[in-house]
This record gives sequence, structure tokens and C-alpha cells, in this order.
Amino acid sequence: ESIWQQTRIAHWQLAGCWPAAVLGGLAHYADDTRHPLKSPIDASELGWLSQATHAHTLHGISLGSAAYKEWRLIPAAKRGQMVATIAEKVRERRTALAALITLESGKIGSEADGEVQEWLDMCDFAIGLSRQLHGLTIASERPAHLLLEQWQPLGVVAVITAFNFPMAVWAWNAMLALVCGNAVIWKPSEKTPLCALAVQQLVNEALADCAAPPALCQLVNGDATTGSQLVNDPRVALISATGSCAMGLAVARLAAKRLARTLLELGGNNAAIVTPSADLELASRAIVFAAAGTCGQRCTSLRRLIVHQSVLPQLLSRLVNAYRSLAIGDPRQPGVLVGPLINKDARSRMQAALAQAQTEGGELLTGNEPLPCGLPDGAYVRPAIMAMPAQTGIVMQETFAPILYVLGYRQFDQAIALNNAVAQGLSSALFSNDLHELGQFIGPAGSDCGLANVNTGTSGAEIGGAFGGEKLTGGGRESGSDAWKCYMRRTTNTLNLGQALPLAQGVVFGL
Ligand code: UN1
Repeated sequence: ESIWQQTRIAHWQLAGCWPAAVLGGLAHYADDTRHPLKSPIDASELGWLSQATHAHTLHGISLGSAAYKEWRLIPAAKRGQMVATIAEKVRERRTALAALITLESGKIGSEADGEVQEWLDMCDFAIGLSRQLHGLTIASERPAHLLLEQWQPLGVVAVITAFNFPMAVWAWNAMLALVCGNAVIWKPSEKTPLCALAVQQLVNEALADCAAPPALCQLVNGDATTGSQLVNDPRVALISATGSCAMGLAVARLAAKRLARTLLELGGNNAAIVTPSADLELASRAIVFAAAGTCGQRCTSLRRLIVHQSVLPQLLSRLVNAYRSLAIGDPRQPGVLVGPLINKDARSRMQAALAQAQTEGGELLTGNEPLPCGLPDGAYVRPAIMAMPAQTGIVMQETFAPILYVLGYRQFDQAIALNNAVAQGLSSALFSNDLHELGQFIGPAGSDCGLANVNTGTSGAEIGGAFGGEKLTGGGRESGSDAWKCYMRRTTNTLNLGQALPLAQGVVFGL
């Protein structure tokens, strides 16, 4: 049997044997419904899944709170060793995990393997971090006093993720949350629950091997109602949510009612600026990967291209040629670069956006033509390039599909203004060999996005940097740098090591 058949059967069984073997801490969490699961590759049925009920989720949060109370007392370096055990199991099963990502999300093999690599990278990062959760000592203004700043575990962390990175985005959150001493409850996308089940199975094994509390990491398969329940529950200390701006706004509104902590990583409407000094060969390769790769379904996907008028014709002819040669099809086939959209609704939204762009004066340069026959029954599309007369209404929106809107510019300031004119602020890129442009782009008057890249595309960030963006993207930062601080609470301790009681600011309070 091929790895594909094995994966399909294994995960059908995994879904079929729901819930006892899979859910660990959530052993009885299933309603009576059976939600059919379909692969975006060929619409074939992969199995069925039940969803957690309100009572199940409530119980899961109780178990998570109890697990956190134990786990927070385990030294951080030992918590890191548990993450190392997770990493070992990921390495053993990386081929099957990647195959499952492809089967359920439709991304090509190399990108699916890259996603598993991203999880492993996060493990390495978190393991190292487990010995570096550094606080500070601060000089006190008073004699014989010392100020300490410490980082403490936070509590139960709810992680809400999207279909397009069905493992890595959970890993960004969970690997950090665990070394920081927290418990995790995960609500994955309804579109990719099998990936979540496989992850949970693997993590359950690691928790058991390390004699860690079994409910430290839990999974609740549910919909927006389950998500709201997690946000509303006062025992959930942090809600980390990745997905659309609309979802993030709903989470933020609910969380505000109890001033709950959130970490939001939402939509992007990412642009690249190409200036006259750019290496057009390098720029085109980067643009095609960023705009058409993952079928345009990354939050970092390139959606707007802002090109100096003097290089616009050359760049467009390169891009149109490259787009015409893109191999589109079954993502399991070698050589295929663009798999399907997640479902037919996504394809309808792409077609509606293209139609609207045309009514707003857009000219379709490539894409949207009929696809070669022989494709399986998934939502396959030809990535599109649409020349726009201006940044019209449709260009200001994020359509989660491979549409690249192209705009011309004359002055560099104008290009930066166009980059910054949208509501989202996730990723951006500049293609230029001019130092002044570069300095402006990455400086205070440059790109207003969380990610501002130079001579590389908007997508495909490494885990070592802080990942996230501004404005409607939500402001959160995940994965590398000091994002771990979001998963801990800071305590400032004033220690009086003397025998007198001097008051701060020289206050005298004579008794
Ligand atoms: C996402 O699409 O939500 O930078 C995350 C990238 C990936 C992560 C994307 N490392 O494209």
C-alpha cells in the first residue's frame, strides 16, 4: 500500500474510533452527530467526526486547569524535555504527518513537509527557550532593596487555528505555551480535524512517556460556538486565535467583556513593491511563490503588486509566462506546484472577486481560464493576475485565493502609501537594490506591517522572528523572538533585605 492509502486508512480509523483512543483528557467528548470529512484533492470522503458539546468543553477546561496547576510547578527545563519527546515522535512520523496535511488541506508535498519542519523548528526553539525564560534584576532607589522581574506560567491557553496551517500554527502556540508552564486547549479548523487528531495522538503519547498530566494538551473539535465558549470561560487565561479578521473581531469583542488576554494573528492584504533597480528575475520567482504558492491560501500570501511604471511591462510579461507554466493539479503528484482551494465556496469567492475587479476597471492578464481536464473533483483554479487602474474596493479586501492585483506607481512615497492604505498590516516586501529605498521601507516612515521583507517575498517566514501584524491583523506576535512573553505573566517583586522601612519616592509616614 502506498503511504497515501495507509494515511487515509489510518486516519479514517482514527476518526472512526473516536473518541476514546484519541482524545486523552477529553475521553468522552463527542456529540451524536457525524460530520463527513472530505479531501479538497478529489472531494473523496475521508471519514466522519463528531464534535464536542458545551458540557464536554466545560469539562475539558476543568481538566486543563487542574493539569496547569501541576505543570506550573515542574521546572521549565524539564518541561522542555517533554517538548523534546514530542519532537522525537514528530521526526519518526514526519512523512505520514506531511501526507495527512496534503490530504486534508491540499497543499503540495514540499510545503506539507515544510510545515512539519516548522513544527520541529518550534520544538527546537522552545527547548532552548526552556532554559532561558529570563527575568530581570532592577536596581532599587532604596537602600538594601532589590527589584525582581519574574515570568510565571499563565494558565489554560486556548488555541484557535485555521485550515491552511493545520499543524504549524498550533505548534507555534503550543510548544511555547508548554515550556512556559501552561495547559493548552486547541480548537482546530472544522476543515482540518484529522490533522489535529493525529497531532493529539502523538502528543498524548509524549505526555504519557514523560508522565506529564494527560490533560495538559487537549483537543476540542467544534465550531464557532465552541470557540466562543473558550473565549468566555474565565478559567482560560489567554486566547490565541489565527484566522480571518472577522473571526478575530468576534473573539476580541467577547474577550473584552472580561478583559481577557488575546493574541490575534488575522488576515493580511500583503503587498510587494518593485522599484526600477530591482533584479526582475529574482523578484518574479519570489512573487510567483508568494502569490500562487499554497494556492494563495496563506495569511502571508502576496495579494497586491505595486510596480514602478518603467519596469511594469517587463515584469508583467515574466509573471504571465511563469503563471502559464505553473503545474496545477493533484498535490500528491511530483512537479505539481499549485493544489486545489480548500473547497468550492472558496472558488466561488475567487470568481466573484475577479468579476468585481473587472467591474472596477480591472484587466485580467492571466488566470480563470478553463483548467486542463483530468483533474480530480476538487476546487482547482488557475492563479490570476489582474491589472488594476487604482486600489479599488475589491483590492482593499483579502480574498483567500490566488489573485494578484497589479498597480503602477511613479514616486516611491506613493508606493509606500499604497502599501499602507489597506486595513490589514501583516506582511510586505520590497524588491530594490537602492539603499535609500530600502532604508525608507524598513524605517519608521516605511511599511506599517509586522513583516517588512527586502528582496524576498511576503510569505514563508522563519520561526525565529516574531510573527504577526498590525491594524486589522490583530497586533499579536507568535513563534520566535520574545513572543514567549505573551504566554506568561510578569511579576515585579520588591524585596526589602534591610532592617529599616524606607518608602519609595521618599515618602515619610511617621507613626
Ligand atoms: C498563516 O498563513 O497563517 O510565513 C501562517 C508563512 C508561514 C506561516 C503562515 N511560515 O507564510
